[in-house]
Amino acid sequence: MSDQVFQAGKFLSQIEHPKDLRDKFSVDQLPDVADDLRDFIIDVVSKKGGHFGASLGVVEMTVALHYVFNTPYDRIAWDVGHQAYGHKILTGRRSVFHTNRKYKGISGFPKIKESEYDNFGVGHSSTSISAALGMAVASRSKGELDRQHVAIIGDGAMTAGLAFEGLNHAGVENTNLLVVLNDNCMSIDPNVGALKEYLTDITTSHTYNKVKDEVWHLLGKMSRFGTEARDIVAKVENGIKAALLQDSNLFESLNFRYFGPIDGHDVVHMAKVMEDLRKIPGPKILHCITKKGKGYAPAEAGSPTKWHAPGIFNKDTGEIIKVTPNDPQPPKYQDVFGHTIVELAEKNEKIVGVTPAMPSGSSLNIMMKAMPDRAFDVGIAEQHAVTFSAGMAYQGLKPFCNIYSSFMQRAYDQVIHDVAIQELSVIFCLDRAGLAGADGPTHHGAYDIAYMRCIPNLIVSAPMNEEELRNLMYTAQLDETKGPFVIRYPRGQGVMLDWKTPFKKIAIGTGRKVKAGSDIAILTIGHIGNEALTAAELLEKNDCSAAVYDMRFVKPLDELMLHEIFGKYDHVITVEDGCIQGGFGSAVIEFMVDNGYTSKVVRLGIPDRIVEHGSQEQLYVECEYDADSIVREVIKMTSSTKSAGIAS
Ligand SMILES: Cc1ncc(C[n+]2csc(CCOP(=O)(O)OP(=O)(O)O)c2C)c(N)n1
Repeated sequence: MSDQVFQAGKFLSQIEHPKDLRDKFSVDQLPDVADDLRDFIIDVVSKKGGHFGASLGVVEMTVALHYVFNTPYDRIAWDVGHQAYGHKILTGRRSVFHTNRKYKGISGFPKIKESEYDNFGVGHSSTSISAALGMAVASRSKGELDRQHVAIIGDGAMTAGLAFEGLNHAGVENTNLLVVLNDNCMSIDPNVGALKEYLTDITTSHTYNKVKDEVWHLLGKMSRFGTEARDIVAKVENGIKAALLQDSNLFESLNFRYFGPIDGHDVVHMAKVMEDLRKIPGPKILHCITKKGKGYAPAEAGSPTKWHAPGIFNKDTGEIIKVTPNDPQPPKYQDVFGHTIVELAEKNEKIVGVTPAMPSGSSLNIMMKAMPDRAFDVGIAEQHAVTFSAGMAYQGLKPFCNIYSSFMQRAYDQVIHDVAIQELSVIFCLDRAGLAGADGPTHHGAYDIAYMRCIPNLIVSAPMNEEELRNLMYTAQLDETKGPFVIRYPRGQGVMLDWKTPFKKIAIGTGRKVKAGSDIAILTIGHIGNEALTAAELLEKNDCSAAVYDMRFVKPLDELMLHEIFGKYDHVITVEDGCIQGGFGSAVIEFMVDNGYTSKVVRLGIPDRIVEHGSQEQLYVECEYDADSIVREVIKMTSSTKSAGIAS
């Protein structure tokens, strides 16, 4: 990690903790603080990478929140958390902010263990309202009636069912809860759905806004005359809102007091409004209009999706610096998915594509562009994505429902209840399966093999390369293939340059021997098999002959192949980019025991602990299933048994 020093500006350099912000600066100085904070984020992220546009969009909101609320006594729950860089910098982590998302550095998301100011760990979206409400109810029950609780949630995250579950409950709990709606019209890709249109409606209704401003003004004046006067004004305000804007009751009908929309980049105004809201008891929502990438011209002018997490860039020119190797590179698995689904859909009119808010991340955007009527971005709504796919499958369509492995955790019941029990032919493509890298534990796709393979009727598979991904996708959409079909693949590139090979059906539940060997068998599932292959090739030079099997299916397992393997080898290693507990290796051991074999088996994979962030390569090494670790394990296994006189 470089020791590069990042210099904070005149105002920011005086702030180690929010108390400094509150003690040293007047409201009128907040714009200067915000400017410094923005510059600091731009400086560090341009050189170190990370999420970008979202944090720039909430600079003013962050400053106002820490200025008005007595953090950390007052509680702040950020939603998703990729926008909390300013919060980290203002809360004691400025000097280590350059280690953000790096191996052993600070996390890219709020995390309880990292700071007392991070009141709730995040990474997945739409948890903030429920979490803040839980804290608020707990405070109330402890008699801490002065403690405030704030949830900051984006318009994208607001589309999830969980957010509405939180709102629905919060509306009947009289707690000190403020929901700040950070509305920038963007998820990672443009936000979608009717709620987005509703929010735009409120924002653009001029009559409503004019009257609302006047009422707000009056409210401010009347509040000086006590709560009764304020209540009267509030009632009048609600009545006006309801009359002027037919739909204005969405939040109010859930018993929230709705305020806004206000300019989320006017830090002084925001601080004043928040100060007012702090004094109003009960659930409140403050609707703030912001812009992703605010204050950095190239990001404001360019695509917010591109500037979501642009990587390293030249902050003076806005040029994104891509280190492109000279040699041609294999494609990313997600792109193989994106191109292949279009290719298949051109031949099979039953195919449709579904993504919950990840068109770019999953590359379903390729299909959305080519076949807009057959590809659906349903918003951040994994549960809905699965059940919606189930409905389409019932009607005879072949949905490819593409969900990141870790986000699929949200929709587990839907997979069982709506798809597996009913034996519906939904094809689940689980992207980012395995260790996901710098996003860390919230995003590692660690558990899907274990949580999918226990469900009856599911086929669970993983390709070792691009060609296998294509062929699994091809096999899954054939009419003769019945029932739900899971295909998991990792973040990043595959291994084949010429990947657009003709489609071939893969017999369900069959593996393949990738390399012959006599001393030991290495059984693998998915892309990580390439590490095993590299290991076997290295071992060959050391006079150790390791066979490598790409099992392709976790369920059903290739039993014929396993009988052959356990009949032949006393030493077996399983390798998977997934949790060891209950995963692929466990499935192999279950087979072994059930069939009376007694080989020595070592399972390599993600250990039974939370693995933090770092590059995928660093994490494979840490978890000891990179090629070198596999070599070491093979040597340990074969040499120890040889010396113990039980040679294979
Ligand atoms: C459950 C879940 N699904 C998908 C994602 C991926 N994701 C991360 S940020 C994001 C967009 C969030 O949009 P919004 O809430 O509006 O926040 P903004 O980026 O605008 O700050 C998405 C879809 C996630 N983090 N969690």
